This record gives sequence, structure tokens and C-alpha cells, in this order.
Amino acid sequence: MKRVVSAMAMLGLGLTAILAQAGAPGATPDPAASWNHLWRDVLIDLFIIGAVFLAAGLYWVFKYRATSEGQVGDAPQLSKLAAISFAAVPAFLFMADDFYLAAKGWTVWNEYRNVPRNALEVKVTGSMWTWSFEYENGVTTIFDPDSKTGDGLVVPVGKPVVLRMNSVDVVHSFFLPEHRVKEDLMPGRVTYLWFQPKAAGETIATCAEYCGNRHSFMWTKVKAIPQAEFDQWLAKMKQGGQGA
Ligand SMILES: [Cu+2]
Repeated sequence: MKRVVSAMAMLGLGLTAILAQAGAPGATPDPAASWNHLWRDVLIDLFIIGAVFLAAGLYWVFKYRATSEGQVGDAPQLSKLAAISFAAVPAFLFMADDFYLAAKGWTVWNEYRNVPRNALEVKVTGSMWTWSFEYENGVTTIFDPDSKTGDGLVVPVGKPVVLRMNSVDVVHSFFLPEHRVKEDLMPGRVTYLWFQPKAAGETIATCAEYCGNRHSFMWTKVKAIPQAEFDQWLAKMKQGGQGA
């Protein structure tokens, strides 16, 4: 039994070490894909553990149910080693799994916090109840959710974009559901997030921190367009032209 316990522990630790290496250095990070992957692992994990507990629970409930009134249980007395093993083996297995998820969580977190060097920088200002975006050449855009006019956030496809964010009033939170990223904004501090649009198209960003009466109207269009089109748009905006 001792051997079984130590073999289980070694297996668990070994698996943790191998799986934690999954995010190989040098590869282009993709936090959104990593997040999806981690979420899938968590769901599989919850499902398997849930199924195991449910099956074991049901089995024991039926196996050891009382068959007559006033019945006294006659379960066999476990040896000390067996009793410890019954606790230790599942504990090692679940701990190994937890370590794996934790290690993977740290890897994903690192991807989220380390902005690629070639990222396009856009300043985001949150205010009750509008988002405004300022590009490196001074062009500023907003989107009006009521009239659905304005460009909102326009970004090039296939290039990392880092948002440097600040609030002028209360705490807001910039949430890009499509890109699996969200970060708070607050007065007196610049926070950041980065993402990389993979395909051209329109998505949304929305405020994810209750910030007053029109909080639920505080959303903006996010438009990803090819790099050449983006350069043209930015130049045109600089000359005071109308947007994309
Ligand atoms: Cu808000």
C-alpha cells in the first residue's frame, strides 16, 4: 500500500511538472486561447471529480443502507495503513490536479500581463458613461451607443494592442468578451490590458463595473480592420476626416 501511495504521489507531481511546461517560451502568446483552454480544463476537472463523487456516494448509500429498523452497522475495521491511504491517495490525486490548474493559471496570467513589444498603444479614458480612445498621433474617437454613431475603438488585425487606461470619475471596468480580457479603470492610476484581434470584424467592449444610472449603456464598438486600411483610417482621422 505504501508503494501505491508513493507511486501515486510521484505520478501526480510528474504530471504537474510536465503539464506546467505547456506554455513553451518563445511562442507567440495568445491569452484568449490560453484562457479558453484553462476554462475547458476546469470544466473537465469539475465534471470528472463531480461524477466520481456522485458515483461513489450513490454506491455507498445503497450498499450500506439500513435494511431493518434499529440495525447496527458491521463495517470492517480498517487497518491504520488502509485508513491513512484512503485519505492520502485521493488527496494526492486532487492536489496534483489543483497544482496543475494553478500552474497553468500562472502561465496564462503571465501572458496577460506581459505586453508584446510591438503592441499598438491606445489611451482609454472612462467617464460616466462614455469610453474615449486616443491614438499615438493624437486622434481621439468615441462611440455613442444611443445614436450608434462614432468609430469607437478601431484596431488593426493581427497586431497586439495595449490599452493604457484611466478614469476621470469612478471605477469602471473595460471588458472585451470576445478577447477574454477585462481590467478596471480608476482615477489616479493607469491600468492596462492587451489583446490581439485575429480576424476583421466588429465586436463590443462594455463596462463591467457598476458605475451609475447609465452603466448598462456604457459600451462601445470595437472594429478590427486590416493593417493597411487601419493606417489609412488613422491618417484620414488625423486630417479631420470622417471615420471608418
Ligand atoms: Cu462604467
